[in-house]
Amino acid sequence: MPVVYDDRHHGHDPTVEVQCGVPIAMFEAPARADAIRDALLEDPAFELTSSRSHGAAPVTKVHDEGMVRFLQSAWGEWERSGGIPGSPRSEELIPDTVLHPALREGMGPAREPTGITGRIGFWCWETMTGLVAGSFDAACAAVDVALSAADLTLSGRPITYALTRPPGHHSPRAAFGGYCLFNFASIAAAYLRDQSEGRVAILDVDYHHGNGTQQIFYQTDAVLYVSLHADPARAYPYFAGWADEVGSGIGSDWNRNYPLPAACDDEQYLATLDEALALVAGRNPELLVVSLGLDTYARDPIADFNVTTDAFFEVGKRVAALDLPMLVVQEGGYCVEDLGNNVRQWLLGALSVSAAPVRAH
Ligand code: Q9C
Ligand code: ZN
Repeated sequence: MPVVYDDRHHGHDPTVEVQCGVPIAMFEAPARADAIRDALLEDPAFELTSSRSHGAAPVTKVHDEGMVRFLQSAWGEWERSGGIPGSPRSEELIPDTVLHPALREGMGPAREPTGITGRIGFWCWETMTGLVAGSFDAACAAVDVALSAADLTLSGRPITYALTRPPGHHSPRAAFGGYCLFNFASIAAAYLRDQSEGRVAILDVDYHHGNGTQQIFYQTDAVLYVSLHADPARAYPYFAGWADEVGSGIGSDWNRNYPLPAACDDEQYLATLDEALALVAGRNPELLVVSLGLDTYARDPIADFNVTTDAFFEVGKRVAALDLPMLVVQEGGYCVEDLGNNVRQWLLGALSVSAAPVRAH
């Protein structure tokens, strides 16, 4: 199986995330992708492949151009600005003000401020996604990882793995956050959709709901979004992921959420997965994009499910049994010690089933 990877993810390396005012060492760190790369490299079932550039157009098909401009210019502007008067310069940029929808209720949309401290609160929706000097280049490199992997899917490879970092599924069209900058799974799904005939389905198995991906495709029937995740009533990202969010307009019925309780074990997880897979199969997509998060793992430090490594093999196997050409895009998973093996088991499970090549069209 091809594993598309680019070392430039190392450039995105913020030190802390702020949780309810508490600065905590970043869970989303370069060691995650390094651990996955190392675990796959030592297994002959996987071959490391480099990416090629696809330019900015596939990104701006999904994300607001202003957001892309912001991420490109943010660090330079922060360096040129005076920083916070009287305070030492921080090593990463995190907003102190975020555009809350109630702030401008009844007054029309907000305008983008001109200064860097206002701009970051206009584009970022939370406090756990610090920007550093190399963040934008890392995000662009990961876009090319996802799109180069998508090219392999289009050329007929049954299963391709994009080792993207940081993750992407929490970034909607016009904002970023949740450790995410660009939404790679969405960018790849839109790209695949443009280059193939039929529908694309996205199956999101990260512990957290992919609020960004849901938002991007909420009003279209061209891309089906299906997610299994921790119930937003108790878990991040809190404001999306409810079972009654089913899409709107022509997208009505093309979004499906399966919120799950704390301590969800293998049995409950796999039973819910079967429901989700039956739904996907019933919609006859041509291609499948998987947002693969391993933070459902029992030992994950930021999550509360009890899913085991053995179950990851089984999940990969059942997903591949859909018999659709499949692009797997890396999302979360923070138990770095076991992350490489968990990804490997998931992908080996998928490989244990023979998948279909891309249908001729
Ligand atoms: N107190 C992904 O797994 N931390 N993002 C939530 C709430 C942020 C996770 C802490 C979790 C973001 C892709
Ligand atoms: Zn997650």
